[in-house]
Amino acid sequence: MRLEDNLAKILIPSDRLQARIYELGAQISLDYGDTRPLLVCVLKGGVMFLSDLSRALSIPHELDFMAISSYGGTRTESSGVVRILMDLNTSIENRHVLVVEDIVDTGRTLNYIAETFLTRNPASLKICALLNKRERREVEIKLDYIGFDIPNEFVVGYGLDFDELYRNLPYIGVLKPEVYI
Ligand code: PRP
Ligand code: 7HP
Repeated sequence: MRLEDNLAKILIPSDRLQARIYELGAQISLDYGDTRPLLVCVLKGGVMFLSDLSRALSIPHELDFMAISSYGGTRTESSGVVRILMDLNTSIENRHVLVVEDIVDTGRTLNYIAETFLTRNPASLKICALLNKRERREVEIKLDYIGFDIPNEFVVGYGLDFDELYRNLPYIGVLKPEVYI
């Protein structure tokens, strides 16, 4: 089975992804300087982006990971009911925290993470999202760094899955609707 056969098109090829991540890395390095930020990866989808973004930073920084689950919903739409499955290892009190996400859709996942983190008194809290599906937003959330604004289509690859597959594709592709309808 070739996963590529289930794609309607490639939305963002690998070279565009990498070029944009390099730009984001340069901007984030300028903005944070010597403050030793903590980059928080939201598993599992954020893992490819986090690892490339980290390598694009020229400043000292730390990494940590958290896992979230959303209940209910469908195979292509999250329910918005969010729970922490695995919390950070690091205390974020007085730390400069940058949350790194693969995609913002309804905004519910990031809204939950931001509200939870703010109760822990970080020195600052910012969000970096590779993909922004603005049309689907239900909860307004401020994104500090955005890789790409994308249309309302179900995308896979570069960390993003359908039914836990496609995460390893090095580009962002649009899944054929007949695969999930
Ligand atoms: C995806 C994605 C975001 C969230 C965005 O995670 O990685 O965390 O959905 O959706 P929202 O803005 O509507 O809340 P998913 O629940 O698919 O988990 P995964 O990262 O493990 O694939
Ligand atoms: C979550 C998600 N996962 C994969 N592809 C998409 O388009 C998505 N939106 N929200």
